[in-house]
Amino acid sequence: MSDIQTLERETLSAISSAADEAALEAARVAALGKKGSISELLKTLGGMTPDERKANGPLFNGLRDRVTTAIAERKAALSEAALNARLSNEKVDVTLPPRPESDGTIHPVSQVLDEIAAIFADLGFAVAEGPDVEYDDYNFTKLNIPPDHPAREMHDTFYIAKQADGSRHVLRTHTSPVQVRTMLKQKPPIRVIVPGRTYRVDSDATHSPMFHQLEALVIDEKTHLGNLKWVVEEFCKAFFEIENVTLRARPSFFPFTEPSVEWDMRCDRSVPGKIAFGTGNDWLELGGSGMVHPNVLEMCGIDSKKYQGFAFGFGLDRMAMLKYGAPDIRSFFESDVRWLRHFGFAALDLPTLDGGLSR
Ligand code: FA5
Repeated sequence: MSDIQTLERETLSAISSAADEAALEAARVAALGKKGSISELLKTLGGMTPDERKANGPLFNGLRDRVTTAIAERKAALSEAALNARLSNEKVDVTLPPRPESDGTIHPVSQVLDEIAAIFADLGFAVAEGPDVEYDDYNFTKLNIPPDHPAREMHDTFYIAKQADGSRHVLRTHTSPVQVRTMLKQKPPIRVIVPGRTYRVDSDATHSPMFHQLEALVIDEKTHLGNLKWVVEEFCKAFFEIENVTLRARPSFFPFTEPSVEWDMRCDRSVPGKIAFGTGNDWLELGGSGMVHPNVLEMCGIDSKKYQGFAFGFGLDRMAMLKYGAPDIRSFFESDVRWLRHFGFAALDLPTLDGGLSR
């Protein structure tokens, strides 16, 4: 038997015995790859006399064509066998009864997030985001809280291990670092809200180590506390779905705002276990706010002589607790599907201002 016949027999046998695509590919490379046996044979044509080439050319090319065809056929056979194996393994029993309707519902925090985004979109605010693991610099220093400032103690911070360059990362203790991120990359006018996860070493019925805040930031040439009050008022009316909102402003302190104001909303807690908004003689704490401190504007590259702005940061889980009546914040994060089902927010019911925020 000639060398060529032996080569053909061996190559075709390797192809037909290839048990899977990897083995077939190995056989293909051994024959037709750059340094494959048939490729090497074809290269010898170049060094032959015209008569030798005439005699050997059709032989070599015929061999290459038969091998190529055999590879294609084996490939088709292997993939058909693989498909048949899958079809027999992944049988669907069409006689089974349909699945019961899904138990999943939207989490109250996600629901409240969607409601808030709808309210602020209507007021012309965009949504800004930032990472949960934040630079110490953005979480504190650029917010006018330098290292060793006592205000750092107000936040029970989760610190991440030091980086190689000695800098520290933190789990952000509030959504305010996204103010910094927004101002560093966007020129005024700025109008954003930042709903997001935040972290503090804190746990009881109204404090969770992971919780959510809603931040708002407005920077423009003419902004004042009156604008801030109007936005908070409009937000409360829409969110709590009441017309008569009474707000109370209390002086406060945040290093990144000056002056700083905390807002309370009138409510009625006279019936045990119930809370009514808009009436009564009780006050519900909403959160902190203020005019953005000029130091913060300057550290974020904004001319504090030309621009000013306001910001606020409210506890989002607390607002969900109040609106939907959940007494303990920890139940939000226990992943108990019975608790979740109790609220029954359907996945496809997106809150809208005209269609209704909550059901
Ligand atoms: C801040 O975090 C400021 N960054 C808010 C701010 C933003 C002020 C912009 C001025 C301008 P404070 O630490 O008070 O502020 O937190 C804001 C709200 O987060 C609180 O009112 C409370 O509702 C909520 N909160 C704080 N800690 C927790 C916690 N451990 N669990 C649940 N909610 C919390």
